[in-house]
Order: sequence, then structure tokens, then C-alpha cells
Amino acid sequence: MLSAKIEKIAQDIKTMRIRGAGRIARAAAKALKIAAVGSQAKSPAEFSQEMERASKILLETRPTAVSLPNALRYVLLGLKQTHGADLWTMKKAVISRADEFIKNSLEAVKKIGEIGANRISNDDVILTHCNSECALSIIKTAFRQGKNIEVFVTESRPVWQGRLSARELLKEGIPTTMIIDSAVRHFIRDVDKVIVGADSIAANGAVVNKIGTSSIALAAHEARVLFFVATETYKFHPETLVGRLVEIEERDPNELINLKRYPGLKVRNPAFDVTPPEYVDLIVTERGIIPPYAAYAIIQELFEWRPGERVQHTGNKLKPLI
Ligand code: RUB
Repeated sequence: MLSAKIEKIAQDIKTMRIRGAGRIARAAAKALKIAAVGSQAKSPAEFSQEMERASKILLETRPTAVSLPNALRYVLLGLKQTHGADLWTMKKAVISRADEFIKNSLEAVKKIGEIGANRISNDDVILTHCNSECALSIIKTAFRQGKNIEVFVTESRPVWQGRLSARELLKEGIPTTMIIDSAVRHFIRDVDKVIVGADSIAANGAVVNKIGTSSIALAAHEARVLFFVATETYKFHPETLVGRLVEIEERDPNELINLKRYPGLKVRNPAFDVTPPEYVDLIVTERGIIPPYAAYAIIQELFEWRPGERVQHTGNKLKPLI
């Protein structure tokens, strides 16, 4: 029964009913809380095993957004710190760490909006891609401050997340224009700033985000249009410090085309791509604005990592991420 609830959340993440790196992270933290609240474990060891099992189910959903493992890490670190405690204390630790993660995550989105809005000027035309809470937080905050802005949203095929962004922006009353993904270079000279979110930030400052982001960054770079990335610090990827690459999710070809009608057709459907740090002007985090090259220092500090050390998923050297 309990694992059915966790499986359901995992399935919702896999099928993108719950999507976007921040929302996925909060759903994962909430899933561990549900697992803790409903646990029938009879011993601390049994409880720890249940939490590990639930984490494993959640980890196997989508591979690219590091927000998900980092959320689990955050919650499980609370559990680890209760070492030797009774079952009740362990449960309480998971529940309060999950609540804390969710609260901090929502506050971070708000703070990113406030910090990023300082970089938006009156009459700016902003282009955004996909549907990022953090990017939209900046745009909405700037608009609520009374700045006169306009937004271009890309369709973000094949899953059309641009429609979500368009709906959100129109609800705010922000003038919004939708364009097809391949029209970005055509319109880039009408744009003052590009703002996108992130699924993972690597130690060298490379940004992993929705497929198409790197082409937009290239067009912005060519046209000398500012390119901003909005992200909470729990999307910085600790394993990239020790050489691991961020896995790019390849999704079902049927998101693009009904394969039954095209027998023999090969389809590639990567959901994300990598934008090199050279094309990123700045990264807006809840801790302030940083250049992409500061990613190394941020990851080192957040994870208390020293060169040569191993990075573990639930390593006890992990400090709170936000
Ligand atoms: C979503 C996506 C978003 C980031 C950041 O991809 O690429 O730009 O996740 O979003 P998908 P947020 O729709 O495939 O999950 O700022 O909301 O965390």
C-alpha cells in the first residue's frame, strides 16, 4: 500500500505529470515524508531500509535533474544524523527534513525572483524556453514591480512546455508572444535578455537544461544578447567534481511521431542539452548572482568537498544545500 503511493509519485515524475527540476525535487522529498509517516517498520534498521528502497524507486525516474538526488540526499542526511536513535526520532527526522527542504525550495524560487528582477529593466523584451519556475519567478517579479516587459516563449517541442509558460504569463497580464523553437535566431535581435532555468549545473559552469537551450544560447551569444540562468543551488551537481558527466535523458520516440506509421524510421529524442559556460552571462541563485565559473567553488562549499575525496549520495559530510 505504502510502496504503491511511492510508485505512483515515481510514475507521475516519469510520465511528466510532475515535471520541472524544482517540482520533481519537492515531490521526491514529499514522497520520503509519506513513506516515513506511513511506515510500519518495527526496528530502526527496517525503517532505514524502507527509506533506501523508496529513494531507489524515486532515483530511477528521470536521470538528468540533479535536484532529485540532491533532495533525497538532504532528507536522508537528516536520517543519518539520528544514528543510534529510536524509531520515532528517525521518523521525525525524515518528516522535518522533508518539510524543511520543501519550504526552503519554495523560498529559493521567490528569492531568485527578487534578485533576478534587479537585472530586468523597463521595456525589456525577454525570451524564455520551456517552463521554469525560477525563470518565470524573475519575469513575474519584475512585472509586479511595475516594469513594462514583454516575453517571447518558445513552444518547447516535443512536449510543449511553452504552453504552460504562456498560460502562466498571460494570467499575470504579461504581453506574451509564442514562437516555434527554430524561430529563435530569427527573433533574437528583438530580445534584450534570455532567461532559462536549469536541471543541473556542472562544476565547470556548464548548464544542462531543456533541449534547445544551447542553440538559444549560441544565437544570443552571436547577437550579443544577455543569457541568464535561474536556478536554486540544489541543482549544482556534486558528482561532476569527480569527473562524472550529467546523463542526458532520451525519451520515447512516440513523443515526436507515431512510429507505427513510419516503419524503420529512427528517432532520437534527447530531453536536455548542455550549454557551455562561455555562453552564460550569469547564474541567478537564491544566494545571489554568480558567474558560471563560480560553480566549482559553490559545489565545493555546499558539499564540503576536498579535492581527492569521494562524493557519496548520502555522504555524511553534506551540509544543507539551501
Ligand atoms: C524542464 C526544464 C526546466 C528546468 C528548470 O524540463 O528543462 O527548464 O527543469 O525548471 P521537463 P524549474 O519539462 O522535461 O521536466 O526552474 O521549474 O526547476
